[in-house]
Amino acid sequence: MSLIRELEFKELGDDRGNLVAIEANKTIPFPIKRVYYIYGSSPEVERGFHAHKTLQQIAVSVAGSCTMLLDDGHKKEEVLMDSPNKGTLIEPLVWHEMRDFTEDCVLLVLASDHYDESDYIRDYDDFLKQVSQ
Ligand code: T46
Repeated sequence: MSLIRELEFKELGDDRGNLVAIEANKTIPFPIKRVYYIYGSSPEVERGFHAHKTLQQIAVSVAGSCTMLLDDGHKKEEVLMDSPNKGTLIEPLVWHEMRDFTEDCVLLVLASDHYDESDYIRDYDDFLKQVSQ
């Protein structure tokens, strides 16, 4: 089974432009407790390099594009995020890395919980130990 789970959001467009609405527990499968966004990352920048213990997230490139690598400890897959109407699910215990940011990339992330550094696994060997338990 693929690690990549993309959600397609309905585009409510008309001649004035587009609008996408994302509703917790409806459009996306969890309640949203936090929203953050990443912007101003240059093409040579690499971010992420961690997994979360329990956090569920959806990432949407609302402008520009970037690539996300997802790794469950057994396989690695990459997804190009280049559409404001598509979200990529980042499940708990999935190591993720983001790269190839275009200068105009704005990566919006919807998260199921508040920020908690103790939810991060930032060491790859620790991650492999946790997923093999
Ligand atoms: C993730 C990927 C997709 C906060 O204080 N509050 C927050 O809500 C967040 C997300 C971060 N921070 C602080 C922690 C660091 O001092 O902001 C700084 C940058 O965070 P970090 O180095 O973790 O950024 P990324 O881009 O490597 O990872 C982020 C999220 O942290 C992470 O949860 O899954 O984006």
